[in-house]
Amino acid sequence: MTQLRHIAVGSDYTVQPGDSLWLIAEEAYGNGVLWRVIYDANTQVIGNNPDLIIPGEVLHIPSLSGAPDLHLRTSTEIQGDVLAGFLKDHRAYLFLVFSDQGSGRAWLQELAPLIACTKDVADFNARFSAAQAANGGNDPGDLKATWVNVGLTYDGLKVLLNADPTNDLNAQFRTNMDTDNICAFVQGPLKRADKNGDKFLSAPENWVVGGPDQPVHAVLNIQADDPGDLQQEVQRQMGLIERYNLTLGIQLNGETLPYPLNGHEHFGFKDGISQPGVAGFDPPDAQGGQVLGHPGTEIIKAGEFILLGEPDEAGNKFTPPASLNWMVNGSFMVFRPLHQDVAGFNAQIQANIATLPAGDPLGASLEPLGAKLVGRWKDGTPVALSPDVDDNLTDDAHINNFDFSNDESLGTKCPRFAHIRKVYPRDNGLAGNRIRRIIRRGVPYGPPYDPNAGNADEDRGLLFVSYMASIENQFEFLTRIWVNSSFPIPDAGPDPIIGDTASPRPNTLHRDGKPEFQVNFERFVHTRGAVYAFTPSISALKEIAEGQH
Ligand code: N7H
Repeated sequence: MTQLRHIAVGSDYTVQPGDSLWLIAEEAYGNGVLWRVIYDANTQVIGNNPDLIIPGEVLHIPSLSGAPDLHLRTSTEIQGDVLAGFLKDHRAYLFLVFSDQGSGRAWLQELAPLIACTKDVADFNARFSAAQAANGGNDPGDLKATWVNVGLTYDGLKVLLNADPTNDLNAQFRTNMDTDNICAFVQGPLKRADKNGDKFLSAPENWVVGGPDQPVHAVLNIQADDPGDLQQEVQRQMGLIERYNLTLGIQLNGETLPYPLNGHEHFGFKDGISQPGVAGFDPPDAQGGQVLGHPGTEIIKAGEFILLGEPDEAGNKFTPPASLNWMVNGSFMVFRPLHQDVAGFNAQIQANIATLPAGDPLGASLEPLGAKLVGRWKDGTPVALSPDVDDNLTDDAHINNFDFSNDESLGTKCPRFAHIRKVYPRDNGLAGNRIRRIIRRGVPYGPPYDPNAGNADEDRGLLFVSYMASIENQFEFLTRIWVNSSFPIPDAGPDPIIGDTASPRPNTLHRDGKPEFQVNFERFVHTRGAVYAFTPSISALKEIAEGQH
């Protein structure tokens, strides 16, 4: 590893060969994510491209006005992937069943030291970004890691824990979404399928994981930069699984799509752009409300994602009864393999634009209507900023730096039903805007759609993975109330990308200076499974393994 120099804060520094702003910030402030502070103070010298600093340039290293609180970056308790994403191109998710308490605990005992913590992943990601910046934006080939985290389901915890947690879990987490008086984690997604819109082709009888007769006790999330390293880790884990008599229900593999679709999902849209900033983890900008260097990325209280002794947006702290102490520093994980019918998506857009009058720019190709459905163009450009044509607004100043305040009532720029507008209305005047956020860690599965290769019918989609502090208030609320209903105005209709559009349901598309246009979409994303798990802290994993809970 590179030896860190000490760069004095408040002084001038002459750029050396091999330097990047990330590295300089790492050495000056002990944290590379603060590179933007140095860039902002030296734009006159550096120019428009922060990746390009030239040896001999003299940069001023400003003092930080009050060191930002980034204590969650150094957590050795919170499992990796929750706050510090593994973000690997090659992934395997293993769904496991314990044979009994003793062997389940023995397996966990051996597994716990292999689980990645937030600090290790955050440090690696910082080094990776620094090397990437020094490498002209390309991935550094020599920096690789393999990470593992683990989630336990309610059924799995019932096997491992000393006492049945059901009543305490229900008392702690049940909300008025739980009309059966059973919280989401206890009840599980199978019994909540109908309410979550998992009907027809998405019904549990078509699931590959979490369906009827598909028990799941634990989810192993294994990720690597290198496919060979992933294989090796999967083999090692299979050795442990066999030694402790666990059963592998199913292994689901995910892969970043190959160039030119890398970073995009199967319909072709850039993904992984917008995530909530997390207080105590992401460095704030000068005003404190958004992530430094990522305008538009709001910072949300950590208690919305982790059950810790820190407040959520309402100022509440997680204060569990002693029987649920193993939940401190943990997070709920929602896992859903979602099949994507790419041919159906394209064909339905085609059928809808075929009804437009000749010459209407919305019908020029599949792209404009596709962008209206998602709320972004395929390259990530927000439709709110670029409503009719793709202006390629993909730089940091634009890609996430928008809201819908100039487009409020009908959504003539970005439709009210657009996927990203449904799941995050970007309107702090709207109750709940900040408390429905989720941390998304999904990855595509299956080969890229290529009709020329005759692979249109192969299974492909998204392994949707997300972390949150409340399944009811976050994932289920988004799905049931915002996505599947006419939120926020009566004729908004369901989200056409992930909504429960079982039969054609008209959505009204409004445009400035053009007549309104009725679109009809049947579902082209189908649920292929669902698992609700809990990712405990690393010490809780050890304690559960030792029978302390
Ligand atoms: Fe969605 N898509 O390709 O259309 N999603 N999503 N999603 N999604 C997002 O901003 C997609 C799904 C969210 O902060 C983008 O990073 C597809 C579920 C949230 O502005 C694209 C599937 C849920 C955001 C897609 C799928 C969500 C988001 C833009 C299924 C939760 C951030 C990329 C196959 C219930 C919104 C980006 C924000 C963004 C697509 C599933 C939620 C392109 C194809 C199940 C919160």
